[in-house]
Order: sequence, then structure tokens, then C-alpha cells
Amino acid sequence: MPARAWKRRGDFPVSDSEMPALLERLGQETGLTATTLRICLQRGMSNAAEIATFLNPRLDHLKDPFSIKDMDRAVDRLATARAAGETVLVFGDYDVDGTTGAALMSWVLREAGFKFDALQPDRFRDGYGLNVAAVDAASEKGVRVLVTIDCGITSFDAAARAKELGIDLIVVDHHQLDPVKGLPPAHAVVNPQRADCESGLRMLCGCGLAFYLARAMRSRGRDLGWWPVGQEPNLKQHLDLVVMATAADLVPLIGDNHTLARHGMEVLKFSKKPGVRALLEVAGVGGGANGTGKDLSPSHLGFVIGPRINASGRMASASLALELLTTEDQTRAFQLAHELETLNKERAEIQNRIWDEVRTKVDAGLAAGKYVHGIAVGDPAWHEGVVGIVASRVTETYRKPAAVIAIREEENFGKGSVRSYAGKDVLAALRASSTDLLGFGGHKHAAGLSLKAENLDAFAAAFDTAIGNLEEDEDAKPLLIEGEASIEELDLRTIQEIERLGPFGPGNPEPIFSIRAAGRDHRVLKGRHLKLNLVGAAGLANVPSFSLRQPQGPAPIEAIWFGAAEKEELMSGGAWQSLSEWAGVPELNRFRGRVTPTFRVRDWRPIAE
Ligand SMILES: [Mn+2]
Repeated sequence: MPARAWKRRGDFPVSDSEMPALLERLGQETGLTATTLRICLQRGMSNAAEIATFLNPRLDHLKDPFSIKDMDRAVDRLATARAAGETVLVFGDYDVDGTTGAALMSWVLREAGFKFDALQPDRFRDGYGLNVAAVDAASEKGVRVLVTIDCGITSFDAAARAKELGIDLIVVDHHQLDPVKGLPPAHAVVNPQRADCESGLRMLCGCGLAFYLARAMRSRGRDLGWWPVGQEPNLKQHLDLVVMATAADLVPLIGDNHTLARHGMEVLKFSKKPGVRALLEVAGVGGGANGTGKDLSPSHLGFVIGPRINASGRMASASLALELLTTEDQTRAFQLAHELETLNKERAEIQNRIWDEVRTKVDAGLAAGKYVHGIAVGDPAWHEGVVGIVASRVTETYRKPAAVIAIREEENFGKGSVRSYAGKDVLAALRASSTDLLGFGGHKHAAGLSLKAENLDAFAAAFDTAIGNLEEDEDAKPLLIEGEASIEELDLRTIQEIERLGPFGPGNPEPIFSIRAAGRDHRVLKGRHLKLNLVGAAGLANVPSFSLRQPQGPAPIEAIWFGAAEKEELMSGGAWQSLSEWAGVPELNRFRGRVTPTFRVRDWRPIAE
């Protein structure tokens, strides 16, 4: 496998010789360390005021919700529903974004005295989006107002059916419009992707968009006297849901999303929702009398919270997670949190088993000369709910685009997920190999497909060729690093400051530093991950430790390298035990109230001569 190139992220606003003076001045103005300031400067902040705004983004600077096209129409119709005592049906997608969005709407409608119901499609039975059957069922129950969250923008048949049945459909979705068909025939389409929407809020996820609807409703409700003066609901408390969705949906963490995510993390730590508290506590990242999740860090969103909420929709029905996030009953919350925990463990076991099987298949294929440019594997034993996660892992390990397909043998049918590597346009590759497919869709980085099981081998060959014919995209990015740092620079104070620049994700990437160090005391965790200490040059100089002259050299930094136990070629050589270069993310490890610096390794290489 080719080594990945490392590249400095960006340029500083001044020349290298002017940097010390600039860092000195900004250090005095902001109180931040030079290491933190270097990150700010490389990200385009150029003065103390800009840095302060980014470190302390304010909710009252969020954009006006009524700047979103059709928001007024949506809120008018909801106000009429409330006045007439009509039941509002909320229909959310089954992933984290849709589930939290439907939960947020449920809280808001409840607090505003609406009659409402909320439901989601079944991933296995109904598939994605609003479906005609759900509209029919709603109509039979007498529903006249239906609000979709995080879906609906391409549900043309269901929208037409709703219209036919006299249901006013309000689409609240952030997904792209169908370029040919345009808007579905709905009463209101709240979607910042609309060409005629000038809000500039295209970056919002579905739950984030629901939060703007909630803000618009509160504003209207205040005018209409929905609450006694001064007793209107505090919407900020629902940012716990928004931050989960914003992280899970991989939307850019800039602009209003940065503000929502920053405040969302704080709200999440002290969430008032019984279900959120139970979820965190059962997952082992909560507990304690004061803050539910005081040990919570942004990485828990992706590694702990997202998978547990998704496990519901992947393994069973998404409604478990929705009930968890909306319940007001402590006991029920813990029951549901335990159920999700069990489902997530099952999901992880299934995923690990499939991963082992996929590796065996891929290694055998590679040995037989297959999968030169792209990998496509399938098996009847693989679970449809986790093939996407496994496909991502295949791309990271083999550094090639990959399709992982779950086969339903008795139906001669396969359904799979495709993930890109190095910016290759997998949708174009699927188009080029579509003669072997029943259907496909998605975007250039991630897509889905279905095929006849008997065509798997033919598709794999066609996909491999198609990927080989693709141009390497501009996005074929090297590992972008902020620059070099010493282990001593990455101290508690600096990492605490760096954390305040987060949460990190698309648009606000986590800062990666390269450090020179040798690995020591390594151990393998759960058979997959590598934990070790990194000792810098200054620390090495003090070994052996019985040296009386300077018994305490600079302390090593604890490091974790996820998935590295599988890099046997690296581990067996032992070169990493000599002074070498490590690229990774400095972060805080919080465990039982103890906070320590840690270095999450992303890549390793020998020192270039
Ligand atoms: Mn979404």
C-alpha cells in the first residue's frame, strides 16, 4: 500500500520571520499559547477579535429562521393546526439526524400544547423517505398536517398522495432537490438547498433545520400568546439533540453549525432529557450527581452516541431511539437505553464478524489478482444494516473504493453500500458498471446499490475496471497537518485551548500535528487497537532511567492508534520503536474525573533523511 503524503495545512498570514512577533502580540491579547494561535492563523483567523468570536460563538447571532424560504407558510399552517386542535404527524428519517429531528419536534410541539404523533419508516420494509403507505395510514387516522424531518424532498409519490387526500404536507429537509423534478407538491417546502432560498443556511442538518422551525414557532407562538408572558419554552435545551445530529450527519462545522455544535456540547453534558441522560450513563460516559456527561468529549458523539441511536434503526426499528429521546419517564428511559446498548453490542459483534470475513475475502481476491482499483465483495451472511460501516473500514484499510453487499440468497438479491477512497467518484463508477446492477444512487463519496446475486462477480470485475478508468480527484488529499510540535508543547493547557476550537469535523478539521518520538510500552486493546507511550528526543536522552543526573526527563505522552493492531507489517518491523515521525490529534482523555493529554495517532513514518 502506498504511504500517504503529509502536507502542511495552510499558510500563515505573515512571513516566518514575522511570526514570533505576531504570536507574541496575539498571545498577550488572547492569553492563548503559540501552538493554539498557530492553528487559528492557519484557519484564516487573523486578529484577536476573530479568534474570540470563534472561541465564544453566540446563539443570539444565529441567522433569522424566517429568512428560510417557506418558513412563514410552515409556521402559519402549524399555528392553524394548534388553534383547531388538529393532530400534527411528524415523520422523521431512521438515522441519527432524522431520529433526533423528530424527537426535537416532539418536544417542541409538546411544550407548545399541540396534539401530535411522531413516526419513522422501517429501513428494511419501507426504505428511505416518506412513503405512500404511511400517508394512507395517516389519512385513515384523520391526520391533516404532516411534517417530514430530514426526508421528503424527493418523495414525489407520497407528496402527490397527501395532496390527493387533503393532507397539508410540510417538508423540512436539507437534502438536495431532484435536479429534474424540482420541488415535491407540498404545502410548504422548508429546505435551504432551494435555489430561491436566500437564507445561506445550506450547511444545516435536518435536526438543525428543525431547530430553526422551532425558533420560528416560538416567535409566532409568543405573538399569539401560546404561553403566559415570560414562560415560553427554552429552546436552547434542545441543542443536545442538534449537536448529536450535526456530528452524525457530517455537515460542515462552520457558521451557524459551529455555534450550534459548541453550545450543543455544553447542553448535552447537562441534558435534562431522561433518555439522553440514561443513554450516556448506560454507555459509561455519563453518571455523577451533577453533570450527566461531564466526562463527555466531542469524539463521544461519533463513537458512543451516534452508533447507539443508529443501532435502533439498523438492527430493529428506529422507534426505540425516538421513544428514548422523547420520554419523560426515567424508568422507561433506562429500559430503552439498556435495549439500545444490547442492540449496539449485537451490531458491533456482527460488524466485527463481517469485517473479519470481508478481510479474508478481499485478501484472497487480491492474491488472485482481483480488486486492483476497486473492491466489491458480497455474502449471504452479512447484515444489511452494517455494510456501510464495514465498507468505510475496507476503504481505510485497503485504500481503495469499496462496495460491501449483503445477499438475500432465496431472493437472488443483493443490497450494498459503496464508499469512496481518495476522492474517486463511486457514483460514476456505478453508472459505468450499471449493466450488472438493478439500481443505484447516492453521491460521489458514498452510494448504495442493488443487484441480482448471480451478477456479483460480473459487477465486481466491472466496478474494478470502472474505478481504474476514473481520474484521481483533486480531493485525493494528503494528510493535512498543522505543523510540527514537541511533546512538551502538547501540554494540558494547550490541549484544553485546542478543544475550545471544536467541535471538529468537516469544515473545521481536527488539528493534526507531527511529533518526533519513539514508541514504548505498547499493548493491544480488544485485539484491534494499539495503546502506547510516545517518548520525545529529550525523553530518550534520559533513558536509562537510573541516570542520577536527571532522573525525570520530559514525560512521554500517552497515545492510542485505532485499528493499528492490524497493521502487522508496521508492528513486526519494530522501526516505530526508534525515533520516528507520528502524525496525530492531541486531545484530552477524560476518565473518572481525571483529565490527561493523549495523542490519537493517524499515521506514522520513519524520519526522512
Ligand atoms: Mn440528514
